[in-house]
Amino acid sequence: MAARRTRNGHPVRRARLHWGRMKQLTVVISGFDPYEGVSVNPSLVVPDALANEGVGVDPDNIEDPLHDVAIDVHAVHVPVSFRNGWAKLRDTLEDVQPNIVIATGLKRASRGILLERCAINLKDTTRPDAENVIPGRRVINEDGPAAYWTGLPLRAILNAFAKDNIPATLSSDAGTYVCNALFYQLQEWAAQRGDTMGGFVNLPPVNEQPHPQHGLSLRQQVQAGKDLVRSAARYYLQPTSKDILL
Ligand code: PCA
Repeated sequence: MAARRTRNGHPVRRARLHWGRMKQLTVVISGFDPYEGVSVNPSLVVPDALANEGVGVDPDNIEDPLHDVAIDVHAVHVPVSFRNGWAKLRDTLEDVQPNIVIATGLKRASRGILLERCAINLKDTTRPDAENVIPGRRVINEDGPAAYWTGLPLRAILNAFAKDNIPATLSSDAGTYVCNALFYQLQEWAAQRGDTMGGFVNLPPVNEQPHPQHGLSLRQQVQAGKDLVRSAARYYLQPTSKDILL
């Protein structure tokens, strides 16, 4: 590996040779178990790919605030269950103590990535969950606020997606089923801690053929996952209002 040189010609060692001095960020990215008979659920595959491959930070790009940051990604799969989905994610969060949590779900009717703006304090469904529970129409927490905003820098994420040609839209809510309930409880947990950033993103179905209406290839979805984590990590380290867009 060739050493880079500064303007005055001195070689600079790669950031990864300075592990002791590197900043560390820990990220949890969650996905749901197979859902509605979908065989390749991107919300399982994308978190696993990120945990295995990392998120692609270039240690030589000193313009990037992440160049000297080691990002440790943990993937967790949770059941499509009002009770056990959040319980499993919460146990992982208590264990790993992450800085950033990105929960993902699958929206079958979507063309691109849906960046969820807020989690609402409502379950409203007649569809049973994986444990055959039908919650009816109820608040998630009687003492909680009506909604929580996402903690993710949606504007920065949209800009990163645009550079990589990844179709995405902002979405006002993640529905009133398990995805939204998990998102709400995550934001409640993050609000209580104060130093953890949380958010939720719905992924479209996997469609390897270019399609004008439905789905994105797995490669694009994994790229989107990396953009998401990198944008969230930069914002976590250097919060600026230009990165937020709700
Ligand atoms: N989507 C469902 C739950 C699991 C998933 O991936 C939802 O929209 O609530």
